[in-house]
Order: sequence, then C-alpha cells, then structure tokens
Amino acid sequence: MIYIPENDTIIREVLAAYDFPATLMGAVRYGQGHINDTFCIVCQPQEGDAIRFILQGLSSAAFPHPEELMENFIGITSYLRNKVIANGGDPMRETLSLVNTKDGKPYYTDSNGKVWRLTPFIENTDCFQKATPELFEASARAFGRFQRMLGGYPAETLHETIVNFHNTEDRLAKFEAALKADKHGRAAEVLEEVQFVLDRRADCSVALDALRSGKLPLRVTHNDTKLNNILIDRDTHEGICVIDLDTTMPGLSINDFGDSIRFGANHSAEDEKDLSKVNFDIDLYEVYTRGFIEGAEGSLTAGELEYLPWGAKLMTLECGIRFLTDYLDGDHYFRIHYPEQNLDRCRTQFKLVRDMEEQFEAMAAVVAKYAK
Ligand code: ADP
Ligand code: GN1
Ligand code: MG
Repeated sequence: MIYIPENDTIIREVLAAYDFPATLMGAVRYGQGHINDTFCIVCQPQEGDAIRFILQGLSSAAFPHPEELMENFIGITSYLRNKVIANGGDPMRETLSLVNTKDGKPYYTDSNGKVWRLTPFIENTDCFQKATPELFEASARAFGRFQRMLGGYPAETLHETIVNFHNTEDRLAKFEAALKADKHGRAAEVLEEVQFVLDRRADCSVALDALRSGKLPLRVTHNDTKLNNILIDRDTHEGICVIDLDTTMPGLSINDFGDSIRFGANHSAEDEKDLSKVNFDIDLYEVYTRGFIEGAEGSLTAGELEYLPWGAKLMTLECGIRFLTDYLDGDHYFRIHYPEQNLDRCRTQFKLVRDMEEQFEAMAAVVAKYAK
C-alpha cells in the first residue's frame, strides 16, 4: 500500500478500523478545504475500476464537539436521503452517506481523540475553485434547493457546531480582542486593514438587527456555501451534491447567498496577492442571484430578498475579519501553506467589500429584477 508520509501512523490506525471492499492501494491528501484533514482512499478490486472513498479527520481547532457534529451529519443526510428518494433521485449521488466502522459505528475516534469519518467518493463529478457563469448558476440552484429541502427539518434538534459562527458582532469582538492581545506582534504591519474593519463596525450589526426585529427568519442553512463545497455532475453540469455539512445549523439564508458571492463572484484566488486582479463581478453576482431565487422556489420572504446584497457584503467583510483575526492570533484556525497567507486572504476580501460598496445600488437592482 502507498501512503503519503505525513500522518502515516494515524492513517494506518484509522484505516484498520474499516472493512474495505477491495485491496487498499493508498491514501493521498485531497481537495482544497481550509479546515478538515481530507484524504482520498483508493481500493482496487481484482477486476474493474478502483473504488474510492473520502476520509476526513475533523479539525479540533474548529469543532470542539465532533460527536455533536456527527449527530447533525447523520440527521441531515438521513433526512435528505428520504427527500431524494421521494423525488426519484439517486441518494448515493445526491447526498453524502457514511461508511460504518468494523464495529458498526458511524465514525472512528483515533488514539489522540480526533474524530474521522469515511464517505463514498461521489464519482463522475467535479469540484471547482473558480466559477464560470454556467456552473455558478448551477451551484446557486443547488444551494437554493438545499435550503428549501431542509425547510421542514426540525431545527431545534441541530447542535450549534460552532457557536456564533456567523454572528458578525461576535466576530468583530473576537477581532478586537486579538488586536489588543497582539500575541505575535503583527498588529503594527496591518494598520490599514485594522482601520478598514473599525470603519465598518456599525455594518456588523445590520443582519443581526434585522433578525432581532423579525425582518429576517431563522432557517436551517448550510453556512459555508463556497463553490468548492458542491459537486458538479460531469454529464449534466448540475450541482448534484452539497458537501461540507459541518456547519449546517440554524442561520440566515442571506448568509448562504452571501458566502457564495464572496467566493465565486470574482475571477481571482482567495489569496491573490495582486489586488488589481481582485474585482467583484456583478455579472456573476447576477447569474448567482437568478439561480438562488429559482432554486429557493418562492420560499424567500420579502425581507430576505431585500437583504441579499447585505448578505454578500457582510459575509465578505466577516470572512476578511476572520482571516485577519487568525493572522493576529498566529494562524491556528485556517490551514496555511505559507506565512502571510491569511493576511493575503484578508486583503482580497476587503478589496471585494470595497467593490461591493461602490456597486451596492446595482446589486439591489439585480435582486429586484428576479424577485417576484
Ligand atoms: P473542508 O471542511 O476542509 O473544506 P470538505 O468536506 O469541503 O472539507 O472536503 C474537502 C474537499 O474534498 C472538497 O472540496 C471536495 O473536493 C472533496 N470531497 C469531499 N467529500 C467528497 C465526496 N464524498 N466525494 C468527492 N469529493 C469529495
Ligand atoms: C472554511 O471548510 P472550508 O474550507 O469549506 C471556513 C468557512 C470560510 C472559508 C473561507 C468551518 O471553509 O467559514 O468562509 O474557509 N469553514 C469553517 O475560505 O470555518
Ligand atoms: Mg469545504
């Protein structure tokens, strides 16, 4: 069996907890997520194609109660499974599913206490880091549909896997605490970014005020609607399966809309150093808006439609604040591949926020065009 050297002992321990349907060939690090440890596991039967699985070790920095997270995962995927079957779809492709351990458990806890889960690899799909208009619209329909499909889910049974996840006021407070502590002496080099946040303190309350006043309803939402959290069918080019369900919990629909816009409505990487290449693309915003409203099939309220542009701006601002906070804290949360990556990520987000501020009226006009 071929292994990548990192984590070799632990990966062997985890794999030994499972029965595989064919000879294990290897485990390689997979995907571009910032949070979990994701590996692709390859098994080769004597005849025919390899059988692949995705093995994920849950980040303990992000998820303090992994067993609660797995309870959510099982509840949500079982619920979606029934919905997909009722719609005549294929539950093995249209939602994630778990492979049990040899002793019948839905996940494995390793000797260091880290929780691992194994899911069948959903084949004949692609996962994209950058959008074309067609696939961005397909992802919008799929995320809108995901939210609608979970409309009847008993929200009170879901654990809050990360408390205050999209509480932008709390994100601001955590940023201010990290700035004050300045544990790594980095504050002096980010004065411009710090000022950018301080100038937008009032904005951090806009969506929460709307929730508190009843203008926005609490729903079951995904909360991490990046383009690379959706698998696109290679034949139909439709968003076939929404993945990365770790933060699916009660939240705001405008945040699901907004997080997709943050990541996808531009043509640059999240950590692009050359900010002249980082531009908010209102045409991509428009196709996503159209797809999301279509996928939601009339389930969005007038208040939600009104606040969609705010969702885009706030998710982008909040994400920039989170990257900056992690940079000040010493990069414990988001996986980095070079020292200043979180700062680069923060800067792209703030550039996009500026662009959105300049085009805010146009963004509202786009929503009005598709809202009925
Ligand atoms: P993270 O929380 O770290 O982002 P994800 O659950 O999003 O972890 O998984 C990381 C990547 O692994 C995804 O972007 C996707 O490319 C791939 N992936 C995850 N689950 C599957 C699956 N069941 N089938 C195919 N690819 C998958
Ligand atoms: C993380 O897990 P991943 O890479 O899909 C993060 C999101 C951020 C995103 C920024 C659980 O998403 O909230 O928006 O990075 N997920 C968690 O790219 O914190
Ligand atoms: Mg992901």
